[in-house]
Amino acid sequence: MPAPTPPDPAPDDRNEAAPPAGPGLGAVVIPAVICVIMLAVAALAAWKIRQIKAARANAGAAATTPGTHPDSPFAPTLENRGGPPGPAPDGMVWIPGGEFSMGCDDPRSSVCGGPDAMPDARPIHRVYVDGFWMDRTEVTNSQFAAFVAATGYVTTAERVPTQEEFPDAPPENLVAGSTVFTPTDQEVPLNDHFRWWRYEPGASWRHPEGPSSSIEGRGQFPVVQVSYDDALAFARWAGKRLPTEAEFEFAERGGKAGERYAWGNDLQPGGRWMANIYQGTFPMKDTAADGFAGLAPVAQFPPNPYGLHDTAGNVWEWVSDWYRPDTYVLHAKLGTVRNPKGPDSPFDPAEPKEAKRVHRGGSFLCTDQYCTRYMNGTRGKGEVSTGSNHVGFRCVK
Ligand SMILES: [Ca+2]
Repeated sequence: MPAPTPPDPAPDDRNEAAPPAGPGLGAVVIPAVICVIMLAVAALAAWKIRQIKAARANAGAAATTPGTHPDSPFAPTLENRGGPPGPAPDGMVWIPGGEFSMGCDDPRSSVCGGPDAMPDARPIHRVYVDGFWMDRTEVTNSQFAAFVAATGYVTTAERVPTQEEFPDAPPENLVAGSTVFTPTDQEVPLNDHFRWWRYEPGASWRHPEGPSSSIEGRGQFPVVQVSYDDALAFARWAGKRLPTEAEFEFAERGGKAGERYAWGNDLQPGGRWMANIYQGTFPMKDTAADGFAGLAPVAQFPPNPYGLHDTAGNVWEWVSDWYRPDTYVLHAKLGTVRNPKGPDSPFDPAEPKEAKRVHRGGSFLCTDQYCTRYMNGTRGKGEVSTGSNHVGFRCVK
């Protein structure tokens, strides 16, 4: 979506009334002169507006090449040499690792940058990660079902929460369930997410939008309604682990430096949507211009240069780092940080009692009106026991 532009010049208000009968010379010449002057004014106004639009377009173009702009804080990514250590495990691709610039610019000046400055993703700083294997896609319902069938695992959302876990909750609220996105029936202010999120008894990975929903026919959709512990349990069963935040960002950048999106610097190359995000009026009406209102099956959009699908959009992905807003400030003081695993403990000043891990990649609910955290280098966060129908995960090893 282009940046807001001034309205087109108002049509001039030339007098269209019929001239009086029997005009004299003055009656003809004077309106003609006025007409010429007004046309000139209108032309000047139109020229000025074209100048403003061109300046904005140029500003947008500069902002869409952060990795190559001379003032860019991003330095080139230096991938490790040498190939993978062996044949690829099923469904995984090799991420070579190396040194890269981690974090994101303040996206507000960019086209579709949204309203959030995202200060927790700065300063941009140098990080090194070792090479690793990564799941090509988010973990699917079919894969998670195989894990549950093999282990009898019961997810957090399927268990009845205890008074010990939630001492402030009234007993009647201690029912198994999870959080579900609900479109509003009209436009609403975007300062209160409880307008579009509800706690739904009976919602779980088997019933992502509540008891009346199911995953029947959705085997290739990403599993959702999983807590951090659920993701960790799956990863261990699969002989894998969750990625660190730095690994996720190295992977999503695909060897490129400072590019805004997983696919480059243009939100819609050739007019094509490249990820499952949200178009329309959030949170009232998702127009599905990208082909999907709500969740999409995995791998419906082209992969990034490493062969990874959906590192942007569709579902948020749990990574293993605790969330703190000042992690990058601390890391930037240490020179190139090697294989960072995040802080020792969580802290979110907005909800200091909640223990949160980092989410990465954004979801089908990301929109320039509210959340642009599908952009490379941006960060999300979630309380560890809380699933929702837009949070999933993928594994590494
Ligand atoms: Ca969509």
